[in-house]
Amino acid sequence: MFLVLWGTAAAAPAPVDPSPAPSDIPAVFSSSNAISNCPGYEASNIVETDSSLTADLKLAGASCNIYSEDIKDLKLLVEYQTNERLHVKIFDAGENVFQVHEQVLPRPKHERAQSSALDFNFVEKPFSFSVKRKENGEVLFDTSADQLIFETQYVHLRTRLPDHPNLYGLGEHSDPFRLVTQNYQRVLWNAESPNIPTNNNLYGTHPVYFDHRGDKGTHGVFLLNANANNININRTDSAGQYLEYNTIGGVIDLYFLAGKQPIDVSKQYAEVVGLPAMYPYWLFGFQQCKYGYWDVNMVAEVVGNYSTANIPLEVMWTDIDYMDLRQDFTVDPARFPMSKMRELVDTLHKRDQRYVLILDPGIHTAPGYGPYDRGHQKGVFLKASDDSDYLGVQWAGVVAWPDWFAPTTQDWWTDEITRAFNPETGIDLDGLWVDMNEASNFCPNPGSSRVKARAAGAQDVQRGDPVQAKDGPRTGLPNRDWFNPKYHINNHQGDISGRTLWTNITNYDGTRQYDTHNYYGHMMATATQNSMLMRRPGKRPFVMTRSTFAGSGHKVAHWFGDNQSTWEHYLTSIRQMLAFVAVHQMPMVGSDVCGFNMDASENLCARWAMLGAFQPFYRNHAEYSTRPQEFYQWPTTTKAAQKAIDIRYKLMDYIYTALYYQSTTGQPMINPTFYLYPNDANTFDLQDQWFYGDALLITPVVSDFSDTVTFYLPEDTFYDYWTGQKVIGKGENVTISNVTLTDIPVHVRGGTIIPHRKHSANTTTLLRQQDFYFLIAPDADGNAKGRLYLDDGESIEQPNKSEIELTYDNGKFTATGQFGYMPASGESVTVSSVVILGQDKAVGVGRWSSEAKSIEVEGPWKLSGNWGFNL
Ligand SMILES: *[C@@H]1O[C@H](CO)[C@@H](O)[C@H](O)[C@H]1NC(C)=O
Ligand SMILES: *[C@@H]1O[C@H](CO)[C@@H](O)[C@H](O)[C@H]1NC(C)=O
Ligand SMILES: *[C@@H]1O[C@H](CO)[C@@H](O)[C@H](O)[C@H]1NC(C)=O
Ligand SMILES: *[C@@H]1O[C@H](CO)[C@@H](O)[C@H](O)[C@H]1NC(C)=O
Ligand SMILES: *[C@@H]1O[C@H](CO)[C@@H](O)[C@H](O)[C@H]1NC(C)=O
Ligand SMILES: *[C@@H]1O[C@H](CO)[C@@H](O)[C@H](O)[C@H]1NC(C)=O
Ligand SMILES: *[C@@H]1O[C@H](CO)[C@@H](O)[C@H](O)[C@H]1NC(C)=O
Ligand SMILES: CC(=O)N[C@H]1CO[C@H](CO)[C@@H](O)[C@@H]1O
Repeated sequence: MFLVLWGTAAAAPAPVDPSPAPSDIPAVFSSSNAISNCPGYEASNIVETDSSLTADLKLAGASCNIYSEDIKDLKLLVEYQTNERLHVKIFDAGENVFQVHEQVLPRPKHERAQSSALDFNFVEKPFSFSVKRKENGEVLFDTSADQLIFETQYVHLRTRLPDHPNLYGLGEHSDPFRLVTQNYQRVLWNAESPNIPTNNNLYGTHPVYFDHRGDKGTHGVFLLNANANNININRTDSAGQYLEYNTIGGVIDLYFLAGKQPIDVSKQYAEVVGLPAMYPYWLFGFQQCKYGYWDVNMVAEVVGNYSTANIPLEVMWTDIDYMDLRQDFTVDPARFPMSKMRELVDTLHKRDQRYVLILDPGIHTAPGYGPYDRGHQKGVFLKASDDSDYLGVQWAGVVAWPDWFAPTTQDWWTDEITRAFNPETGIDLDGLWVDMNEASNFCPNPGSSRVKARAAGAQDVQRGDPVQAKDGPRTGLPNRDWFNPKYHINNHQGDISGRTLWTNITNYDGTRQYDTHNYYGHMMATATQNSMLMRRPGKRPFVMTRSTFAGSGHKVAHWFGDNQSTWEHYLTSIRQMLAFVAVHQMPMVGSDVCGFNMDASENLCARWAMLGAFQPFYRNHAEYSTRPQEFYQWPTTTKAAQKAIDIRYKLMDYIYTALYYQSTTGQPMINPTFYLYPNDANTFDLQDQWFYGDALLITPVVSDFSDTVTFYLPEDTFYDYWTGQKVIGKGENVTISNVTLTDIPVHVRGGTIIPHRKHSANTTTLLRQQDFYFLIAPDADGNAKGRLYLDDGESIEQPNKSEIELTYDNGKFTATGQFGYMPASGESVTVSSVVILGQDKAVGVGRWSSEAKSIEVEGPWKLSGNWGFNL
């Protein structure tokens, strides 16, 4: 959440020690001539093996020092890591330049490739390289487009691209899913981003793009670099089409992922940044939050009102309202007294519901406030140059921020979480939400008088043993301009220190916020995940974070931040979901349903209730000054939500199965249309429709006062999900009218089998007691396939799981595979019936429906061993 305290970003005062003065900063795009006059590098001492290549790169002439000092000696390392992955790294020979911490992003294990799909070629002078797809000679990357520049505070690399490329990724942003390719800039610098328009840096950094070339293949390019980066994608008369990195630090550490299908690239990216986490089954339930629930009674009232309205509520949340003076790990004694909070959570748990609370990274420096005092004693906070705690301003007032690199921080954080959320004496919560962790600092610049005043009065105990390693391999060059590097990053919060931790702050290990800023939030989130795991060992933790970095999906979930209750942001949620799930490998994502800022309307909220039901993370959340927008607030929204949740819950095992396969193979649980139709050019820029799993095409109405939606149906067999009628896709747009406010068009892709629960329920616990039914949607050849994964829904280790393959081949249905899962008491693993769509007449053992053109075969069958039938 966010409160505007300091006016607009544009009005931010300049930092106190600007060197050089902002007016001396060269204009961003005025430098291209100068860059092409730079000498570049020359390769020598080339050593090749059958799976690697190394070389020295020496500056090939007089330094041009365009934005800082040229580094004269570089090294090149090329590794064919797997058949589909090529690693190309260019770094300083001294290895002093900052490199992303292994603890933050462990480098992928690899063996030597036997027969690589990619080919690396290079030119010695001036040094440039290219990457080709062997099979068809397609040039995927070619850096001869411009000189390589490698300076202490500026690194520049440009690749040529074919005209009108289809590029995706480079999040977090709210721009088109298929990126704009002319005069387009993506800024990678995590920042609090309330009400921001498109074309700005947002909360997360994911320097990976997928380049889709239709039947010539799809590949991915990941730049493992955490520094602030302006990535320009442009097409000019003189330079043609290109993409260029302009980063103010770090090394060039590229992973090329060969694909060749889009889904293959997703899987290969997961091998680099880590497979996404598996979450508890209940997390797919519907969730409610609002900033501004005044007291614990109001929270309880919302829970009660959901029950009364017959809208299933699985998870209740509370925003910072619960805290005493907005301090982490406290409760407001008057409005959220501990005894009442314990009663609330106890009641929720008895009803099989869950509870999640928010935490912020800024720790109030108030005297006598335990979490601060204990943290200070243990030396967990970031330090100012005099070794006192570095201070800023956040919700609670003057705060210090944890240094996630300090060796004591994780234990302190776990201890605070364990104390406050102790099941016996505290709030027995089920998940944590970490916010403001870019990190957001309400103190706009390094000169704030309020901070100075507090700093002067602070009773700072000296940290026992500071021992900050001042330099070392890969920890970053000393003596850089920490605030205003000459190459200007277009951060919408102003300078790189604008409203965040100052970039000159040193972490415990000697690295600087200048280099590590983009993973501050990631580190907070993963530390919280570790703590939650300690608190409930053996159970899958749930932590949701606002700020993310490449690889965050390996442990934590994300919501898209502080959006608005507008149709524009209703649509934004779709393209952000596509990028996060299918490109960035963070599957458990969603936006604030019905919108965070501004008043939602009944119509918008009804449509959004249905839209959100087909996105992974499903939570209604609003800002405190907005009108209440719980689904029960309006009759139409109530009806829409009941219907949406009914279907979402019946499909829960289907989507849980899809998450399981994403968490074990990287195969995305949400598919952009082109992932399933990679050769159909009409699908490449679709961003208002998507596949939930790989079988259900969702096409919501996209504007107010409309009951019509036009969407694209690829050449394939589909079925209307609601009526069962066959719809032949012709590779054309289709318009559906008369879509009421409680409808959302859904089509089943032919060739799929979808496991369902026969009936929905008001909690996921009761849902698991319902029998199954399977829906078969044959393709044009009369075949279909599906999967079902079953486990206990929350344990990390699942010795007894089921992985069932469902196959339909012209009248013959089989369920085969592993059937280890043994249902807990009350749970059902019975399939009561199987429905086959697209049947023009009655045949065999089933009951034919002339209306739906389907045959229903009655069971029951137990999911405890292979079974099947012939029609
Ligand atoms: C794209 O190129 C044009 C023409 O050179 C230039 O004016 C513009 O600033 C460039 N945009 C980006 C994002 O690089
Ligand atoms: C709960 O429902 C009652 C009755 O409709 C209503 O008066 C009250 O405002 C609702 N409370 C909340 C917190 O939504
Ligand atoms: C769900 O419905 C059951 C009855 O089927 C009821 O006992 C239970 O209290 C309901 N739970 C919630 C959370 O509304
Ligand atoms: C960071 O810069 C500020 C402003 O110039 C200065 O007061 C402070 O001492 C510096 N901190 C560190 C850790 O270098
Ligand atoms: C479908 O409609 C959209 C929006 O009206 C249009 O941009 C697109 O070209 C159409 N696609 C086809 C295949 O006709
Ligand atoms: C619109 O839908 C309603 C309710 O499903 C139905 O009664 C009506 O005939 C439909 N109108 C049109 C024009 O299809
Ligand atoms: C797994 O199944 C075996 C028997 O097949 C049983 O002995 C064991 O207790 C089960 N483990 C769990 C965790 O349910
Ligand atoms: C205006 C605004 O707050 N935008 C946010 C809301 O919409 C998207 C997606 O939900 C967010 O990423 C934006 O930052």
